Amino acid sequence: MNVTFSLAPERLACIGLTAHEREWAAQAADEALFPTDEPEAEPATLMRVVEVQRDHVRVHDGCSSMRARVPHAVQQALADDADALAVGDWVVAQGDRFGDHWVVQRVPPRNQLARRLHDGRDKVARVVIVSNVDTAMLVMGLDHDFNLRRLDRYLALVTMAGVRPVIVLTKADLVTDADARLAAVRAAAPAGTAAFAVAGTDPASCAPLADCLLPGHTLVLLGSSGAGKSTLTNTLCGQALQDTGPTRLADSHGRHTTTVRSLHLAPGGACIVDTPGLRTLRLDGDEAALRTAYADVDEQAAACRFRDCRHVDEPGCAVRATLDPQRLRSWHKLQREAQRDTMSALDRQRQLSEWKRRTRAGRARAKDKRD
Ligand SMILES: Nc1nc2c(ncn2[C@@H]2O[C@H](COP(=O)(O)OP(=O)(O)OP(=O)(O)O)[C@@H](O)[C@H]2O)c(=O)[nH]1
Ligand SMILES: [Mg+2]
Ligand SMILES: [Zn+2]
Repeated sequence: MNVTFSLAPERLACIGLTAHEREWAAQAADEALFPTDEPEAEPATLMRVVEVQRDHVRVHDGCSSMRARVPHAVQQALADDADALAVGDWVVAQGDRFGDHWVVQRVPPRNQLARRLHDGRDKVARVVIVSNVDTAMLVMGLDHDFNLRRLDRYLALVTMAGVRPVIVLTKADLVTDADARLAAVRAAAPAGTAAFAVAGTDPASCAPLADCLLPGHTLVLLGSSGAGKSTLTNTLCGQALQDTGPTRLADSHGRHTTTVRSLHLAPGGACIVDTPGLRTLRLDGDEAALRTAYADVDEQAAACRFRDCRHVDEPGCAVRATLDPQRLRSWHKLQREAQRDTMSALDRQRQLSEWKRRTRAGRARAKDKRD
């Protein structure tokens, strides 16, 4: 079998290659996972997805980026697992004799940030935002965008996936109480969460963020439209790579200037993923995953008077006594959502047929009455 597989770790390091992909590639090469039967075909190469478009992706090989197509079979295999190719994914890509590049395989990601999206009816789809990240910058404007409850949701999303959150409050140059609000954010976030207030337009003001930009690390920027993610991307990359757009005066809402997720290389060697602003954020995870994001609730719950304390109105509740009320409210809300979403596909199927049965029975009764 003709197996050619090239892996150039030193070249790929600049686009965020980690030990995870190296190990996978070594094993895959051993198992001869990438046979090419076309003698003229270029060797299969490990590349990183830097942009996802509707009908193609852009992949980067450590030197330059190129367009690549994703065969239907690969798309289908991912879709069967409620998964999709996302920016940050590592793939094996191969050029054909016509000069086109194809994604042959996706490396199982070491982590993923995903959310749930309603399709308008009763179905809930899982949308992958980004794969293989070390740090998520939760970007929130100090203008009308400022909302601690929303921030809690972002914190849960990121912590559940095992990604380190860093809170960045932007537009510090436009307000007079940046320090006070930074203190409020620090008080409401889990202990030890890094938080900064910056003017995203000013490189000097963003200098403290340099610690997050380690060479080979991947960073994703998340937040609502107009929060200043693209502005920050440009400042951190030292050049105007991304378009930015004005926000509405009345409510600071952005105009969804960024429409696709894309990965950029910062001068210090970090990879920065800019994302379009999210309108709503519904977590993708069950109660167990949520527990990892709210370890502080679990910790305190041990000291509640009742073992089955719901931390609502029970006497002797240690959680209510110690946790920030805002954070506890978020926990209750996310907990309810997770319970609803934990319903398995089978349960949903059962529920659906039960609904159908009841409708049929109702119709039959109505008919009986008429006859
Ligand atoms: N004064 C000031 N303006 C900022 C700051 N950060 C962003 N802006 C402005 O806010 C507006 C929105 O910024 P963008 O970077 O386009 O916001 P975004 O988060 O990328 O928005 P979407 O792409 O729509 O999701 C632009 O006019 C920026 O110039 C800041 O720290 N200070
Ligand atoms: Mg943007
Ligand atoms: Zn309690």
